[in-house]
Parts: sequence; structure tokens; C-alpha cells
Amino acid sequence: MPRAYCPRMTLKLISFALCPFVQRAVITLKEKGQSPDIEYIDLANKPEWFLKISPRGKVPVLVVDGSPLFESQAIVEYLEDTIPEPALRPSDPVERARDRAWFALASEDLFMNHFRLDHSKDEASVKKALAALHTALDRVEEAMQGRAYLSGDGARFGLADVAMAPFLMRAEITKKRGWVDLFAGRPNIRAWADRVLARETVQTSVRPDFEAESLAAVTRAEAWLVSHPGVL
Ligand SMILES: N[C@@H](CCC(=O)N[C@@H](CS)C(=O)NCC(=O)O)C(=O)O
Repeated sequence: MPRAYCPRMTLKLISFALCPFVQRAVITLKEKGQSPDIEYIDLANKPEWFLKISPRGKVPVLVVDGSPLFESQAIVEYLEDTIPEPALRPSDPVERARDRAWFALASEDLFMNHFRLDHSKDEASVKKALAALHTALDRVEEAMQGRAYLSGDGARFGLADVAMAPFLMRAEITKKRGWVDLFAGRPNIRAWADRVLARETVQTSVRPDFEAESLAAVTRAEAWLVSHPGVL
């Protein structure tokens, strides 16, 4: 018997407060009208019970009635399969495949390079991460031509937007700090980011102290940009 979602099912999300991958699961749960039950762990001191249920030792893990699921994209797709309304996945197979592919670009090219941009201790590493971000963002800018959203046919918020939203939020914070405006000269991304970041599900997908916490983390990491604001 397929295990469809039923309202009596318990869903618990294991999280780290600053993790963009967890944020995808939170946004999806909220888009589906769920109030996520979130347990935060310290990744610098992973609890034994967590290591037992997380095959890669990473968050997010979504525990569904005691069964742990790992990998953010798998979790998001599980939620889409089991709580189909409102639909976030396009119905056309080519559009579905594209939505899935954007998860990889977001994770590997945007999340990772934004983390490097924010956390690197030396100028050369920061500039390398910035160059990689510009290359990836040029692709996204092109893909956003004539669309309101990245997902599906571009008409409505969907899985590809969920995949990217944590990066859009972080890029906006990077701009607010006066470090670098990654959307400058990219009007399609700018307009899309405004739409995505205006959603309540996205705004409430992090804790209220997120900006302060993330600044504290990069300050602790002695990131180059903390001591060189406005240089890029
Ligand atoms: N591919 C994974 C990446 C998850 C990931 O890298 N999570 C980070 C936190 S943002 C983590 O748990 N890192 C702990 C570690 O690598 O030890 C996903 O999409 O869920």
C-alpha cells in the first residue's frame, strides 16, 4: 500500500538554523499549509541519535512517522507526492525534469559558491567564488527571460523556485550588508527575487534572528568580506 500523507502522520524536520537545504523543506511544508515541527541540532556537535538516522551526517532529515528521509530534494519531492495540493511540480515531463535540474545548479553552483563568498578568509578565494556565481547567475538570468518564476512554464511558483529561494534570500542579505549586489545588471533575476522573497512562506522559512546569526557565523569564521565591506 502506498503510504500517502494523512493528517495524523507525524512529520519532524531535523535542522540547522543557517542551512539553505533545510530551508527548502520548510518552504515546501509551509506552501502545503503545514506548520513544521523543527528540531535544531548543532552541526559542530552532532548528537548520536542524529548520526544514526542521517546516512551522510547532514541536515535536513525529515522523520515521517519514525522513518527518516534525507537529501533536501528527495524530501521536497516526498512532500509534493504525499501532499499534492497546492501543486508545486509542473505536470509536463520536460518541465518536471527542468525543475529537478535547477536543484543541482542551485546547490552546487549557487549555495556552495555563496557560502565560499561569505566565509572565505582570503581575497583570492572570495573572488574565485564571485566569478563562479557570476557565471551561474548569467545562465539563470537568461532562463528567467519572459517568466515570472523559474518553475514549469514560468507562470507560477513551483519546485525550481523552492530550490533557489534560500540563495535569493542570502544574496539579498549580502547586498544589504554592502558587500556585493549579485542581482545588479540582471533585471530578470531582480524582479523574480522580489516576487519570491515577498512570499510569507519564504520570509518565515528562517528564524527571526537569521540575519544576525549568519553575520555572527561569518564574523566567527573571520571572513574576508567582514573586514573588507564595499571592496567588491
Ligand atoms: N545534498 C544535501 C546537502 C545538505 C548539506 O550539505 N547540509 C549541511 C548543512 S547546510 C550539513 O548538514 N553539513 C554537515 C556536514 O557536512 O557535516 C541536501 O540537499 O540535503
